[in-house]
Amino acid sequence: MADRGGIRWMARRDFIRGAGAVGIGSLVGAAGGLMAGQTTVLPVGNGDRPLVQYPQKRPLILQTSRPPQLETPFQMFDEGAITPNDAFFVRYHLAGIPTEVDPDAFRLSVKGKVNKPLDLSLDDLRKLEPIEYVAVNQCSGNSRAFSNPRVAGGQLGNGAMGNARWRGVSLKTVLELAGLQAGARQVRFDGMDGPVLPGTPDFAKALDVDHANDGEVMLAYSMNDADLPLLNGYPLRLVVPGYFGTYWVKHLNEITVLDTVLDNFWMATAYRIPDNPCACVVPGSAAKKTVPIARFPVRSFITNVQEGATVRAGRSVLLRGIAFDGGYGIRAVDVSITGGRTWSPAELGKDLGKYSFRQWQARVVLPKGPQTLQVRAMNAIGQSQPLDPLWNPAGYMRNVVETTHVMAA
Ligand SMILES: Nc1nc2c(c(=O)[nH]1)N[C@H]1C(S)=C(S)[C@@H](COP(=O)(O)O)O[C@H]1N2
Ligand SMILES: [Mo]
Repeated sequence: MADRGGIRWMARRDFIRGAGAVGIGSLVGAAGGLMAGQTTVLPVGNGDRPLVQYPQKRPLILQTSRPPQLETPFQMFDEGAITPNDAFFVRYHLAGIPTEVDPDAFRLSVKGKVNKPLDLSLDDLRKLEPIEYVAVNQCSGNSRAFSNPRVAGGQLGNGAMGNARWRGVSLKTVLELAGLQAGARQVRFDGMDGPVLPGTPDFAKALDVDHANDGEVMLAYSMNDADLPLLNGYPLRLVVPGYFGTYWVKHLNEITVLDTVLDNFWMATAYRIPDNPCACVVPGSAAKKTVPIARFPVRSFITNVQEGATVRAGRSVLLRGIAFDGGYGIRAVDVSITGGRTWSPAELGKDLGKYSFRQWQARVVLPKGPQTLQVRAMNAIGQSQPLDPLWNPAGYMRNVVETTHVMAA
C-alpha cells in the first residue's frame, strides 16, 4: 500500500451513485449482494458461477468476493464496441481495497530519481493538457479456465476484458514536470490498496522509462466520459494501452522513479511468460526462461451466437463480433464454417483506434446438422491466431481461433 498520507478515509455522500440498497459495506463483506437463484455457466468443467451486484455495477459473474473479482458475462460484448462502466470487469489481488476515496484530499506523489518531487491533486492533474483514446483492458488470466490441462489461478472465462474511452494526462507530461534524473531506469506504480496480512507482498508494478515516456501511457481520471467506478480504480489509474491489465494500476497515488529494475513478487515471480515467440511450452511442463508479460496477442470473438445455440439452416445467418490486438490495429477478420479449411472475409466496423475492440460482421449459410463457427483476425503487422491452443503454466496469452458449436435446423 502506498503511503496514505494526505488521504482522508472519510465517507463522501452520494459517491456510490445509483447503488440502490447495496451499501458500501458489502464491498468488503463476504456475500456481495448475491441475487438469489441467479447463476451463469461458463462452458468448462465446474463452470457454474453466481451473478452478483456490486456498487456502480450491474450483475456480473462472481469470481471471488474478498477481494471482489467480477467477470463480464460474455453476451454483454454484443451490445457494442465500448464496454459500459457498470459492465466492466474487476480484478484485485489484495483484500485491503479502498471503499471510499475523498477526491479533494487525494494526492498523487511523484518521487525517487526526479529533480522536483511532486504532490498533485486531481485539480492539478485536470489542469494539465489532457489526452484521450479508446483502449482494451484485458487481464492476463482472461480465458484461463479453458486451459487444457487446467492451470491454477482464477478460473476466468472470456469476460476479463473490456474496452473503454480513457481520458487523463500523459504520464510523460507528469514525468517532465518532475524532471527525470540521469540513471532513471524504471518507473514504479503503487495504488491505495494493500495486503490485509503482513507478509503478503504489496501490489506494485513498473515500466521501463522509455515505455513510461512514450506519450501514450496515461494517468486516467475518466472512463467513458465519467469518473472511474470505484472498483475500476477511482480516482486515478494507469492506462498502458496494448499491454495486459496487470500494469494498469488502480487508485494510483504513488509514482517512484527508480535507478534499478523492480524485482518485487509482481514483476520478478508473477505475471511472467515463457521467453519464446509463442509464449508457450509443452502442456504440463515448466518454462526454462521467462520474461514479464507485455502486449496482447491478436484475438477475435463471435458475440451474437452462443455455444450450443440453434440457428437457421439454408438461410443467411448474421455473425457479428469483436477483434483486437496489442496496438497495431486489426487489418482483417475471416470466418470459417468448414473447420478452418476455408475462410471468408468479414466486414469491419468503425475504427475506434488501434487499441480498441474492432467490431465485424459476416453472413454464412449453414447446411442442416451440427456445425462449427470460427473466427480469426489478423493485425496490421500480419500477426494472427493459432488453430490449436498454446499452453503455458499460468494460462496467459490465450488467443486460439475460437470455435462456436451450433445446431443448424
Ligand atoms: N491497485 C491495483 N491495481 C490493479 C490491480 C490490483 O490488484 N491493485 N490488479 C491489476 C490487474 S491484474 C488487472 S487485470 C487490472 C484490472 O482492471 P479492472 O479491475 O479495472 O478491470 O487492474 C490492475 N490494477
Ligand atoms: Mo490481471
